[in-house]
Amino acid sequence: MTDRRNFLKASLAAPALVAAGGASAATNDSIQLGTPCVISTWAFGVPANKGAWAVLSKGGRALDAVEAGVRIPEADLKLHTVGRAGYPDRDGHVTLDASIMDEFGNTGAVAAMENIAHPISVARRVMEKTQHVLLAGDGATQFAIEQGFPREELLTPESRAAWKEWLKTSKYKPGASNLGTPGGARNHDTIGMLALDAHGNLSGACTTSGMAWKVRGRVGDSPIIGAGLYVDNEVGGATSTGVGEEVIRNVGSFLVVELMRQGLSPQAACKAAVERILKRKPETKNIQVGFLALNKKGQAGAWAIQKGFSFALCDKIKQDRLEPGQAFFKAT
Ligand code: SD4
Repeated sequence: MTDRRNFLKASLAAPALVAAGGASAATNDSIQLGTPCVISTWAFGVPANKGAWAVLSKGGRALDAVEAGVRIPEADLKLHTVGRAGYPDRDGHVTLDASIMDEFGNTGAVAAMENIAHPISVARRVMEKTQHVLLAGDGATQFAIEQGFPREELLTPESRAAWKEWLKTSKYKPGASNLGTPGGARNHDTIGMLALDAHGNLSGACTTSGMAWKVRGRVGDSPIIGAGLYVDNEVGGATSTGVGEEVIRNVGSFLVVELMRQGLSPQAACKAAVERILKRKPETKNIQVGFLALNKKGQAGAWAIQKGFSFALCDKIKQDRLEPGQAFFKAT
């Protein structure tokens, strides 16, 4: 135990530590946005936010906004980490995870779903048309088809070629720098989105093809409510990106929301959740996990294990803002 503690102390003091101002600083500088607003993970969040903004700017509901927003990266054939064209599992199957949560605490999700290009919209149907919260595997695909979603081949020639290249080594190693795949392709990056509408209501969505080259049947944090996404309309919402196993172990997004309930700013809450992951398992300093949060006042914040995480913000003043996420380490 002592060793573990010492290791953590050493890890957090390592030269790679890049948190601006050190461990206690920079915890209250969440970004104030106007209402309505929408935020999302990574640079592909910029076009996604614009899709959400088309709904929010007309007085639409946050739930409709987040669904419309994340459908944009889900449809993007150049993106290999979300929706159609996502990198497959180790056996060549594209399996998608998604979840959605509204201002009433209703939620729906799909996990390891194949052959349907817009998992977020299926997740919404699970929420609205069934008495369940999560459908998985073949059952999720069957439900989607019953609901009128087209069955599609999601593995594109480009993703297939990347998988064939990966098969030459078959090494599964989610790197700290996110550049763990042959040819430098990113092997993970989820879109998580949180919106606050003109009525002051919050909703969130999270969608991904999960970790590239994963074991068949693997489910990440994105469809697990409380892990990859959580929204409490009294407090705020949170979502995550990165190696989902570590987010699930710590029920990350729920933790961020509960910390905001206790009075922490969105950024401080995200930082504390990342610290929790590092404290419980110091080796996580070698992987990436990032949290993003938005509170009821329209304040946004983020924190990640590794530098390199970014998040997109959008409100009436500016619709294409991209901010670097603060982090504890610089990937080497
Ligand atoms: C997962 N959290 O399936 C997702 C992958 C991801 O950035 O976000 N990557 O574990």
